[in-house]
Amino acid sequence: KKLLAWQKTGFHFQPKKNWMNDPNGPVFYKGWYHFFYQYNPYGAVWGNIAWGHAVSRDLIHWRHLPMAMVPDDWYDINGVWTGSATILEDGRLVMLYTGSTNESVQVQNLAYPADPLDPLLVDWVKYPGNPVLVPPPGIGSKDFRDPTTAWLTPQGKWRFIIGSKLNKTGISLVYDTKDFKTYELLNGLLHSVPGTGMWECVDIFPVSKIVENGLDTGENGPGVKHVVKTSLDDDRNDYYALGTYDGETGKWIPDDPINDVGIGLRYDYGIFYASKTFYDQEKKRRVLWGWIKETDSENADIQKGWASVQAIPRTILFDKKTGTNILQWPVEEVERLRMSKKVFDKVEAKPGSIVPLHVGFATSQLDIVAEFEVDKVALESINDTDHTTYSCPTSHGAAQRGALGPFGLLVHTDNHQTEQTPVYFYISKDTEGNFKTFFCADHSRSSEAIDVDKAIYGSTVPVLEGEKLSMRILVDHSIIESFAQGGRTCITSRIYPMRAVYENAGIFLFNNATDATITASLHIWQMSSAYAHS
Ligand code: DQQ
Repeated sequence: KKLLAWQKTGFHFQPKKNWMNDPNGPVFYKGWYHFFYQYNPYGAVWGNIAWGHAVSRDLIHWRHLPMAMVPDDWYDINGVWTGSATILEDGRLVMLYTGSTNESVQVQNLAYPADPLDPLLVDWVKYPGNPVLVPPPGIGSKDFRDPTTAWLTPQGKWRFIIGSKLNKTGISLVYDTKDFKTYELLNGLLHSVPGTGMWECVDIFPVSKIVENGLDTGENGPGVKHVVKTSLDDDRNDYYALGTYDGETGKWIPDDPINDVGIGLRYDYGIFYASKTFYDQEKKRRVLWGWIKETDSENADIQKGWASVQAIPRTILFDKKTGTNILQWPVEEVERLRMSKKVFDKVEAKPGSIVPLHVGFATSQLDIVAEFEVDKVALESINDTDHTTYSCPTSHGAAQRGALGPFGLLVHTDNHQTEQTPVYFYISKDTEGNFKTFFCADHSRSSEAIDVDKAIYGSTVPVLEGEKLSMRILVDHSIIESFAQGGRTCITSRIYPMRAVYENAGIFLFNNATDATITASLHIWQMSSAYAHS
């Protein structure tokens, strides 16, 4: 019981109990951030999907409100599924969402606030003319879902996209509307990728190559790139690519047609799905929400009475330095939860060593910022180190030793390291002297329990000339969100330790490289809880 209670989060969003999945309709309205989510009011497993609702002033402290919409009409009786908010030119709000009908056909429905003057948007009205969109000819009745936020085209129409598939090709359809009641399907697709299967929760948004702030969904022009994202039902991960969106043709062309045609980059190399961005007009930023599921057994979820959390909302920017990826970073407001701080300056870890980091406070809620320097002599003198073969998921995790890695931190680790969750870098080098850096999280020893996921996650992370290696880790009980190089590569983990909890959990610096000495400097804050009021 105590173990199950420990898993509940201190500052990540979750309902008081029961099942949650996708983020829905995030929006800033009359001074409040609104967050809706796929919710089962009757249990800790998926089903009976309604829209949960919460509001916040700062994206961190949430107040739970009554459910916004429940499945109570023929056109959504099998579920009020995922949807998005659009703010109209006069400031009014509309919501488009997918309904699963009495015959389990996926249709799109329109809803709006009963009282637009209510900043809390407590009551919602479903448009009496629903459904407003049914699957077009040629599209399967169960392959038509998750409308995005709409944006105004230069022709003065609202445009949005919906995910689908044709045979095994994942596609996104494009629709125009003037009034959100009648719609026109555009010829041609925004994008499609053979072999990817059903595209869920598609997203499209602009990022700036010039300015440091986010862009509203309709913005375009020479200094703008467009991110297209899809959640692949077949492998349960969120993929994106950067490209150029042509407002005239409604088509998006990937920057890198060879690698990006498959939408090759992942928002997160751990557990992160069905994500959705919104433009925060208050702080002029683009913010990403993502669903973090459980990786324990369904039985355990039923026992604890809840399942899933949401990632801390992330600010998204184009990475001007690399030009090839976005940067994701926890919204700045999370830093207000920082309490006591412990600084470690230039701690040395010799090859094959573990150094305990005594912080003097509880370690189940932390914000860690760490920088690593790798011994220059080793970096220069080492030759070819499994440059072509290494990858985090196929490696033996933190136990696999190379000349220049792995090194990093062990979180939620007991004194004997029986249970440990390493988050680390691994550097490889080819015969020409080119380096490739990997960022990984190893769950193989995170829990002694047998019915939890123990995979090793991670990927490469771009590191430019002269840059130090850096990571940020948000630790919140059973959730760990890890960001490398300012958010170029991210890994979200769920862990279910049985020993390394409460006062038995600590943090360690480790260096399992065979040749390089590592010097680490860290700032570690204890994080306060973000109480949800009701
Ligand atoms: N979840 C919703 C769907 C969506 C899926 C149903 C993605 O609308 O495609 O709960 O997790």
